[in-house]
Amino acid sequence: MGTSGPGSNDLKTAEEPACITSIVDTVAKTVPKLRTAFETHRSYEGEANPSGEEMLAADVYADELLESRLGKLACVGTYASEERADPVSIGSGLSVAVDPLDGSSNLSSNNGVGTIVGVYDGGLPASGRDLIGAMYVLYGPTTTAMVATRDGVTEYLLTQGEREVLTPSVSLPETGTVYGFGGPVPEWSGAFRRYSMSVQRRLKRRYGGALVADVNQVLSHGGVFAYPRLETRPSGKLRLQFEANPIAFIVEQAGGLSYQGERSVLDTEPERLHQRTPLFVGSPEPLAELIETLGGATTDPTVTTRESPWD
Ligand code: FDP
Ligand code: ZN
Repeated sequence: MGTSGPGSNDLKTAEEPACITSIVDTVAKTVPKLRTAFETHRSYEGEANPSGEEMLAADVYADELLESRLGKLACVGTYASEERADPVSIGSGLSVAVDPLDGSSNLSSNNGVGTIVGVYDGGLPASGRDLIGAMYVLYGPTTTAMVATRDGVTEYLLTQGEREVLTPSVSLPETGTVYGFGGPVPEWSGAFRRYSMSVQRRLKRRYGGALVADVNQVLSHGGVFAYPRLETRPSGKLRLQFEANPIAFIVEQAGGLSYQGERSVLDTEPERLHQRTPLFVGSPEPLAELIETLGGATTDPTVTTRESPWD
């Protein structure tokens, strides 16, 4: 990651289009209320979200709060979230796709959770190539935000609704030191198991069960995060619009690579708002090996070589 320390606001950060600034500032101002809600809204709602997962009261609260705050911004035309079936149309403007509480199953074990926001210049579902910005908030011992625009990635410390630059220009090292792979090993494909064996010889395992927290490890130390397709989840677990695209955008803007079994995640054809995808992101070297091992994929979107499923 970049070298400068906290408070280095004078150093160059990624240029933000005005709407991205309003969205990031709005999320930052909402963070204190969200943090408090994690303490007060820990029970289950008794309802499932559109992906069939049980919702916590905190998921619902975070979604409603973010919809009401982001929906007031003049530049936001559509709000969509993992917690509701359809996008909310607000008017003309950009589309925000939000995972209000990423890694919510970590609340009960008091491990890291996050919030993810993708800002698409287009109607939803949209291509990752329509992203003009993406951010995530990581609620760890401190609260930080990673903000990507087409100009680069900046990490902020969030305190009492304000943001302060921590790392002006986040940049992934060529190889790095950590890996985190989701899903039960017996459900991985043979090709992905072979890749995992190779990675384990060089990198150390860091997996906590929240996408934001696990990807933040990779952005901090370099390495690779993967949630591959599983035997019981042939399309993968993570949601393209709300999770995989924004994370892939942030990682690619930091000089890393993303992959979904055939091509960059950002080149995935958007078909449904809640569609899932395998996700592989990280430093260039471990990602290049992964792409080679999973089937010699290519950046040419017309070529569809893919991970052979269960060899
Ligand atoms: P969660 O179900 O707790 O919301 O969003 C899905 C997600 O968490 C990701 O944050 C995380 O990377 C993944 O699922 C964790 O899945 P496993 O429990 O299978 O590790
Ligand atoms: Zn999530």
